[in-house]
Amino acid sequence: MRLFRRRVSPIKLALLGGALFLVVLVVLQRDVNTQQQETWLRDLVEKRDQVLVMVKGAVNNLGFQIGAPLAPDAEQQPPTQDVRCPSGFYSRAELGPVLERPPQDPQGYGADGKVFQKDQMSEAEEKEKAEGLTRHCFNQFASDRISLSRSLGEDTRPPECLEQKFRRCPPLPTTSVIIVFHNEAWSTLLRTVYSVLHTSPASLLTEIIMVDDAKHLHSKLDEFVRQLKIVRVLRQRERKGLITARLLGASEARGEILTFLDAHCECFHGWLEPLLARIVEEPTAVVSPDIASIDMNTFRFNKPVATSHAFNRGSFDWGLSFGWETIPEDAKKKRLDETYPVKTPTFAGGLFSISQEYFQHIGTYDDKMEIWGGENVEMSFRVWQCGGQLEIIPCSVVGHVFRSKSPHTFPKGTEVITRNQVRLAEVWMDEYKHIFYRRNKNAGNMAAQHKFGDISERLRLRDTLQCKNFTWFLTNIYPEVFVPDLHPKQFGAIQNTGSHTCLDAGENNKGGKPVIMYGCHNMGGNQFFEYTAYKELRHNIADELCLNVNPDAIHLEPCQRKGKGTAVSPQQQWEMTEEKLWRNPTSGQCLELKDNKVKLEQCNKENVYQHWDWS
Ligand SMILES: [Mn+2]
Repeated sequence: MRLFRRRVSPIKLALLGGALFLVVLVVLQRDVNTQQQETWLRDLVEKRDQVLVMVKGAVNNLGFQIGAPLAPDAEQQPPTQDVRCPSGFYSRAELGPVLERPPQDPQGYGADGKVFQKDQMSEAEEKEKAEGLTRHCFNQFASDRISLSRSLGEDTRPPECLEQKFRRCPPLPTTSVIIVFHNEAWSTLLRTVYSVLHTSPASLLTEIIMVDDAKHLHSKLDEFVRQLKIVRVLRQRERKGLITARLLGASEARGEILTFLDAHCECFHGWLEPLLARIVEEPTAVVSPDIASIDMNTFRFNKPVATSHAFNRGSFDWGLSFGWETIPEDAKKKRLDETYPVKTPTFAGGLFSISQEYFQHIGTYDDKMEIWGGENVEMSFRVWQCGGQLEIIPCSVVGHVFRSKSPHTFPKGTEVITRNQVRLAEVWMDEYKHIFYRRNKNAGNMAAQHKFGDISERLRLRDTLQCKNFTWFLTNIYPEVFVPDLHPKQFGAIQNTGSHTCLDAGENNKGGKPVIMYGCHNMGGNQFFEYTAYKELRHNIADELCLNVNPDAIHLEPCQRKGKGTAVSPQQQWEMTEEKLWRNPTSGQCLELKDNKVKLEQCNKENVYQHWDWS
C-alpha cells in the first residue's frame, strides 16, 4: 500500500479516473444520438416541410378557395343560454304590465271604451257639464265619471298585430314616458297615466315623467303620484310651453327611448312593444302610433277594426300647417301586412317614440321656438333631411281626445306660432320659404325684418349633420306634394276697382263654394291668389283651389291641373286684358262684380266693376 501510494499519487488517480469516465460518457452519448436522430429528428423535419407546403398553398389559394364548413365537434357541450342575449321571443308573462287593471264594472260609465251615457241630468249637473266644456273644450263632466282605469274591451287590432312576436335579443329597450300638461283636467291626465301603467310591460317602462307647464294641480298631484313609485312630476315655474317642457322631461329621462304622450290619451293593448321594436330594427326611426280618436263629447274610444288597413299619413300645406292625407297607392302596395311601418312626410308630433341618443344627435328641438306650434313640422323636415325616418306604426294604437278648438291661451299672442314657422322656414326650406311668405304676409314681414331671433345654432346643426336640402326632401320623401310656382307671374290680393273690396275664399271654402268679396286686409290668407304660367288663378294655401266658371257664379273648385298627366280645364283659365279685365278665353266673357256676386258677363271695359288690380 505504501509503495503504491508512493508511485501513484491520489490526485493522479483521480484525474485518470475522471478522464476515463468522460471518455465512456462521450462514447455513450454518441451512441444515443445516432440512434434517435433517425426517428424524432426526421419526424420534425418532415412536419416542418409539411407546414411550409401548407402555408405556401394557403398563400397561393388566398381568395380562391372556400374551405368546408367546420364539422360539429362531437365532444362539444350543447350550447348554453347566453344570459346577455337569450334566443327566442318574449313570452306573455315577460311582457306583463306595471300595474294589473283592477276588475272593472262592465255596466260602468264608458266601460270598454263605449259611449258615456247619462239620461237624467239635474240642473246642477247640467251646469257642471257646461263649465267643464268651457274650461277644457271637451266633456269633462263625462271624463270625471269614467273610471281612471277603464278597460277598452277586446284587442280588436288586425290578427298579424296580435300574433306579432318580439325577439329577446337584441332586447327591447327601456323607455321613459313623458307627459307634458298645461291646465289639464285631473281625470283625463290621470287616466292617461293609469292607461300607461296598465298597458306597458313592467320590464320596459323605466318611469313616467309628468311635466307641468306652469304649476297647477300642485300638492294634490304630488300626493297622488307618491303611491305610484314609477311616476315623477317636474315643474316649470312659469309657462314656457310645450317645447321647453318636453326638453326638461327628456333631460331627466333615464330610459333608452323617449316616448312622448299628450295629457289626454288612452293606450290600447300592446301599443308600446311595436314602437320600441321598430327602433331596435332602425335606430334612426322616429315612430308614432296610429292615433285613434276619443270623442270629445261621449269619450267613446274609436277602436281599431281587425280587417282595416292604415290609410292616413301626415302632410303639410304651404301655410306650413300639418294635415292628414291618404297613403299613396304604391306605398300601400309595398306593405305586406299591418306590421309594416308607414313612411310619413310629417308627423302630428304629440305622440311619438325616439331613441334618447338619436334625439340628442338630431338636435332635440329648436329651443328658441316658443310655447307651441310649428315644432312638429320643423322636426319632420329635420329628421328626413338629416338622414332619419318618420314612420307611423299601425299595430301601435293610442287614443287621443281631439278637440275642435284649443282651451289654451297664448301669453304672447298667436304671433309666436308665426315666429316659430319663420324659424323653421329659414333653417330648412331654402328658396321654398318664399312660397310660404307669399301666403302669410305677416310671416313674410317678420322674415324681411329679421324678427325671428337667432338661428345660427340651427344652421350650424344643419351643416354639422350634413343635411340634405329641401329640394331633396320634396323629390324623394314627398314627391306627391304639389309645389306652387317658385316664381309666380303675379300674386297677392285681387281688388275690384268699383267696390274697392277684394276677392276672398270665405270661411272654410274647401272647394265647391262661390268666392265672396271682402274688405282688403292685405294679410294673404283667404285673399291670396296666384296667377300661374298655365293661366290659372290659384288659391292654394291648404288645398289646391282654382277660380272656376260655374253656371251660377264664380266658384273655387279643386284645380284640374294636379301634376303629371293632368291639364288645365277651360273653366279655370284666365287672361288679363290691357284694360285690366279678367277674361275667360273659352267663353270670351269677363269677371264682374254684380249684385254682390262675382259672375261672368259680357266684357265691357267701361264698367269699373269689371276692373281688377293686384294689391
Ligand atoms: Mn292633444
